[in-house]
Amino acid sequence: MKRRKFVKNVSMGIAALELGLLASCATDSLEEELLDYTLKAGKGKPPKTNPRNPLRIPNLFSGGQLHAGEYLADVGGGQTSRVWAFNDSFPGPTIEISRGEIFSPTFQHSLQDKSIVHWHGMLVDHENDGHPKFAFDSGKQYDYNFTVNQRATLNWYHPHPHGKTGEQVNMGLAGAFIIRDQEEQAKQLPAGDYEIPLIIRDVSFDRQGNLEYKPRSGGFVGKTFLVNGTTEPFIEVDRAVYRLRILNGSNARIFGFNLSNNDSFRLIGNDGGFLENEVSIENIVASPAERLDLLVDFRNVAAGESVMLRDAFSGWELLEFKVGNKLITTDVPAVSSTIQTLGNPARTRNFSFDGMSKINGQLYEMDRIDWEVPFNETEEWIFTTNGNAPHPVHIHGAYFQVQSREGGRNQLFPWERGWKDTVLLEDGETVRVLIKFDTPEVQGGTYLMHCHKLEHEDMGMMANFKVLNASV
Ligand SMILES: [Cu+2]
Repeated sequence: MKRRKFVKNVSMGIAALELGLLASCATDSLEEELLDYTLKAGKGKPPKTNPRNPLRIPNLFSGGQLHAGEYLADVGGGQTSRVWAFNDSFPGPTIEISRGEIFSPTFQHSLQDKSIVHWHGMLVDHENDGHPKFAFDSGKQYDYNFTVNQRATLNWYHPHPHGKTGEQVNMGLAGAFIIRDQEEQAKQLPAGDYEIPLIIRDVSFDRQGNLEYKPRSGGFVGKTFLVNGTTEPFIEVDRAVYRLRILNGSNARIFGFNLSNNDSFRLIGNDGGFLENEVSIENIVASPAERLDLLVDFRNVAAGESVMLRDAFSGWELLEFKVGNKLITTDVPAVSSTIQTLGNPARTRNFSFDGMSKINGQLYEMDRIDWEVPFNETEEWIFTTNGNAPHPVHIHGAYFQVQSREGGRNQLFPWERGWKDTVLLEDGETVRVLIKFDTPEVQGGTYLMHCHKLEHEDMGMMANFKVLNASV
């Protein structure tokens, strides 16, 4: 560790000291990165002592109506908060669907502003993608209908009306969208109670305990956090292997996940499903909208002990796993998959994420198409920024493969392998990805590229592009 940074750390209290401990077993560059974020984010508040609150697991969506409106949510510890919720569920009900099935909900809302739902990570035709031009007023409805035809993964859903996405997501409108397939089934991964969806986000409450959205141009900064809509949560677990399906559901906050017992995660997948090979890793960084598929092993934890899922940047202890007596020795064999590698791009496009509101010098305009992409051709897209990062860059309509990061952190991380739909761009960085729009349904559609720091997106850091029809 560099002396200069260590000296800074000493004044930062317990969270930073813990981080120093953590950093001793991390790689040099990741250590530097974690420290940088900690210095930026400031000291986290000290962890609360018992009692913590039971973690909420949202019910499954049963199909039919999906309604967004105001709701009084029990966020734990006897606190009731006014939030906005899908179907009176905070977070929204979990959509679970198998590859090949049709998904056809009707969306309605009773919000003051227009709304429309985007299924983040779903490869669907343009009318089902929740483009902001389809946003509509309360009292009307929008019928979705598409067939799920992509790999098993954790996606999510949230509103996407231009200028209001940050508020609507922050007030609670988000939920998990889990795709199952035969490849996943064959792996016999931990399931049922042993598979835990975790939507982790920061949040602020007003004096009455209601959710409070105060946007800042640099991105919303919540004073505390929620996991599945629960403050200071715990969950009772067996001495067994668990599968954690994590979504960073924050508007702007970046998390640096680790475990309090210094155990490694088995990172088996991310935005677009399983990695080619799993990776054993102690520290993982996730920016808004990024997903992680992790295995954690509590078999060697003593009964009665607790393990904390922590955020190294804020010092928050996000979730307490209370480990019980029951031992389930079943092992989970190494997880691997097949990733078809993209190569030989037909052309290169450059995108500069400028300030807090522009891409290539332009604010978003609903009806302007900024570029056209031929169907089924691999392209190289290069992202740079001239300040005001971090910018988590998100693309609709296709997944991409991250090729390189130059400048800034100057490396790719294990959680950026495989298929991604969101990649973190920091100041001074040039990130190169390969992308191919090859899902038949996306032909002829208008899709979005935008910063997933929702305040940047709402201010205009977003662009339309059109996928052309296959040439006949
Ligand atoms: Cu941004």
